[in-house]
Amino acid sequence: MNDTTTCPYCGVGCGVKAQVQDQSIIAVSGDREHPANAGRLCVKGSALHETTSASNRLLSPRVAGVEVSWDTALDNVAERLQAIIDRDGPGAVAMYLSGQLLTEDYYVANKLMKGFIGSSHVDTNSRLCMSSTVAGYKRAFGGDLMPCSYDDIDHAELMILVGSNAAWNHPILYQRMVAAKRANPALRVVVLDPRRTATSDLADLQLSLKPGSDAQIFNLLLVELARRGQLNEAYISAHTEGFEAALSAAQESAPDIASVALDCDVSEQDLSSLVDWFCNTEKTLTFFSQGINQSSSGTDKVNAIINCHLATGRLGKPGMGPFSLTGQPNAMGGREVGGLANQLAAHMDFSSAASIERVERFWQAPNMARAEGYKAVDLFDAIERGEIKAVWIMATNPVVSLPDANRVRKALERCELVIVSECMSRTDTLDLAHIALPATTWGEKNGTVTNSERRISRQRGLISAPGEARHDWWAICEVAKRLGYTQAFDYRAPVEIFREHAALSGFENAGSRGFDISAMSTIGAQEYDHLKPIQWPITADAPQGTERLFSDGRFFTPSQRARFLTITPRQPAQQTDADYPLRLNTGRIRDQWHTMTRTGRAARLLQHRPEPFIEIHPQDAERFQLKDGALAELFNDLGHYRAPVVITTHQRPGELFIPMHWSRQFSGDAISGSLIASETDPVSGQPESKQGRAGLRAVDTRWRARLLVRQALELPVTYWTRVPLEHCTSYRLADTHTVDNWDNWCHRYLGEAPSMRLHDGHDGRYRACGLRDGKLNWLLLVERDDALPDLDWLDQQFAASTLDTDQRRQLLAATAPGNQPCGAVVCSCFQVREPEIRAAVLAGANSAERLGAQLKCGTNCGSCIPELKALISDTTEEVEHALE
Ligand SMILES: Nc1nc2c(c(=O)[nH]1)N[C@H]1C(S)=C(S)[C@@H](COP(=O)(O)OP(=O)(O)OC[C@H]3O[C@@H](n4cnc5c(=O)[nH]c(N)nc54)[C@H](O)[C@@H]3O)O[C@H]1N2
Ligand SMILES: Nc1nc2c(c(=O)[nH]1)N[C@H]1C(S)=C(S)[C@@H](COP(=O)(O)OP(=O)(O)OC[C@H]3O[C@@H](n4cnc5c(=O)[nH]c(N)nc54)[C@H](O)[C@@H]3O)O[C@H]1N2
Ligand code: SF4
Ligand SMILES: [Mo]
Repeated sequence: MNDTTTCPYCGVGCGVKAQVQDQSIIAVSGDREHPANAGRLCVKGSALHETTSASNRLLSPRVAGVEVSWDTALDNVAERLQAIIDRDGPGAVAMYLSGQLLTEDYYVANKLMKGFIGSSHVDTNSRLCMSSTVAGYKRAFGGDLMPCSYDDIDHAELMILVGSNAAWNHPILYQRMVAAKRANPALRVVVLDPRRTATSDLADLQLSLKPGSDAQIFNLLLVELARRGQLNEAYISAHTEGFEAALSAAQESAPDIASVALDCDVSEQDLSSLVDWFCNTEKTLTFFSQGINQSSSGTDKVNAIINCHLATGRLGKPGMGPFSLTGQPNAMGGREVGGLANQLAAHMDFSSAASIERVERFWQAPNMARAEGYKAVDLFDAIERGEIKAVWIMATNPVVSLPDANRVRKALERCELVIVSECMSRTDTLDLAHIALPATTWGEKNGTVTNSERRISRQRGLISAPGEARHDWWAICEVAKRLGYTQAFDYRAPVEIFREHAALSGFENAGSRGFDISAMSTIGAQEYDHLKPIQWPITADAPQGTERLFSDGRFFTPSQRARFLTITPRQPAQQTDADYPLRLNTGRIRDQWHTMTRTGRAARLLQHRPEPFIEIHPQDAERFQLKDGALAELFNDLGHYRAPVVITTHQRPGELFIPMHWSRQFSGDAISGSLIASETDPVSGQPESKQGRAGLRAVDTRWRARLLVRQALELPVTYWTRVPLEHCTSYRLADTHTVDNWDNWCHRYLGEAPSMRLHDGHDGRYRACGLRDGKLNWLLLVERDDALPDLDWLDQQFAASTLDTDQRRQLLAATAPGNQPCGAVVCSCFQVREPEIRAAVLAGANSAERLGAQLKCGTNCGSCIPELKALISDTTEEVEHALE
């Protein structure tokens, strides 16, 4: 069997080799043959096999919470959808999809909705992710076409990363950047991000700019190129249009370095360096991601970047171009099939009657949608209004990931029919489903995904589905058949869908659309099974794929010229004020994936950052009288968020950073989206998730505790967060009410009085445990100072079949071998913790290489190397301080 597949996490799209035994994946490694990663995997990829067990999976269909057969569930879906369509028209039905679906799933969903049900209200979480880029590329190039290749990294002489923390979010690509810099010391790297991040480690220059001010910087680059005579006049006149207008708009908002430095709150000197480097370096790659896209003026920012590349003719050649880093494994595939509400299919949209008619003919569609549907935020508004009566949500968790999350929850609570296709047994969104459909997931699914560099790779089904889980494409086709569209949805395997998708891409194309994989429209089942990763376009002229687009200077606009856009920078729509004075930035952490439904199951991945947090500058900590680790609450007119504070100079004063990952499954009140207003970019509809606003206050807690229990439970406390371990679940708890009698508390909330206790709670400490048949059942450690024993060791005590007297005493006295304050795990691969690393640094290991030689940290996936370096400089600084 072919045991190679593709990682289901980020858009780098690494090839994975899986080792399968007895229908389970027992180990994974990087596929050396895959061009995206050449054998490497980051920490999330390396932990894939730890997240694939059948536990916590949704194993059978449910209607109104009752397990039913697939037949019953599908009949139910089809009958209720049909009833709503008959009563309220097709526009009352919507689908909300995901860049984590395979292209084949996506294709049939889009076809069913837009061609057969006749509703264009199909949108996807890519709206929250890539839609500003899609819109920006379309405006400039006449198509959603990312011109570059990963190989360009090896040729570049300047790399600018804008609003991207690639070290954590595109780790394998980042390592390629690290390697390129090592190979070519002249290669310069600039990071534009209000925060210092792990990615800043590689930067020759970091511009910690004012949030939302990027467009001005790129406008300035355009102005300075012109002023210094560094424009590529020949390229501009031969291949573009609209330059003059773009330049004069740029001059208005970015007249000179001094004024832009002031507006963006960066030093003139740093800004001048960027300008000098940009003006003088032909081989420039500009990478951009969510710091650009997730903005109420994201599309303009994308075009401000592209303008600079057009003005210099820096695209279509090795080592240069405006490079969008896509987020999800198949964000690109979703864009190909037309999964967004303003797209139609195969890079055609609703703006031309000819396209609509063409797709209609190709699909032989009986109920073709003829106008754009609602984009994500508007779609959920329409659900709230009651205009949309039924929504089928697939492979996304909108109750957590959409802005104004509390409102999204209310909208779904009042929706007549919520269908959720999901692979896990509990998610915040699944909890609201009327009909739940169990989906297969990575390792089981079979099909294709497209990564950031337009490379199509296979995800292969290596193990069989647990329980009644079925493929998403199958469920969609079964519903389609029940709605009467048997012939159009009678696929037996993903390859048949893929062929049709490929055929549509070439249908009446004749060079008019950049997305063309028509050379694959007759691909055989075997060939598809063995498909090697390949970059589109894949046509009769380029059957081996295409590395770079626009090498010929020809674009897909009516004039075949690329368009400059006039950019007038705008402030974020969410404005801070006296009530909500802090700028709220949200984003990702290294070891978690989105709403943690999968990565939250691997204990190893929760040790790097086991809890939600609020990163805050020391000045603000002082202003709000917060100590490091203190519990605090963020609030605004939409909601609130509670988590411990992390004080860091990496943050700008007046600005906060919180992770996007925690949901109600993992913490009481830590959904970042509940604070983000649903302000969107007028062109792309992408929400402004990076520039929220909030007030902050300390939470006056009376006690904090660690509770380990066999079964997860619900506790009425001010703050809780959960870490699933191998043998138990660990909670961190804190509350604003004093507990008078802890024994009673245990009785009430843990169902029994303690079997043993050490401290009685009078001095603020209380340690007790419950035993059942000699086995540890729960353990409660209430501490004032929060120095808790090592979690691994505690977890092991739950595995023991009986605990002898000594062990019990150790447990409560916490004098066990593992009784050191936990310390964060820095290297997840080898479980190396901060205290060990600091100790080694003090003993002389003063480089990442030496630490690696001694402790192994950083020697597998390398994702922690920036943190190792930060610890080295931090520890050394502390020592120097102490010696002064
Ligand atoms: N570990 C991990 N990796 C992931 C994911 C994950 O969940 N976990 N998700 C994947 C997905 S879907 C995506 S979309 C990508 C996202 O990848 P990234 O875009 O790298 O991720 P974010 O952390 O959301 O945001 C990037 C940076 O934008 C910065 N930023 C905020 N505001 C501004 C601004 O105004 N200007 C500039 N220049 N920067 C700003 C933030 O401080 C942050 O460091 O990651 C992918 N990879
Ligand atoms: N505040 C804030 N909000 C954000 C962002 C941010 O930076 N800040 N980033 C935004 C971005 S870029 C993104 S991409 C989104 C991501 O947000 P979501 O898409 O909501 O996050 P996921 O946790 O990836 O949700 C995927 C769901 O699909 C399930 N699943 C996995 N595989 C399959 C499958 O094969 N079939 C089915 N049916 N289900 C499956 C998973 O268990 C999970 O529940 O969040 C957005 N929201
Ligand atoms: S870099 Fe992305 S695709 Fe590669 S292993 Fe890590 S998460 Fe998976
Ligand atoms: Mo994303």
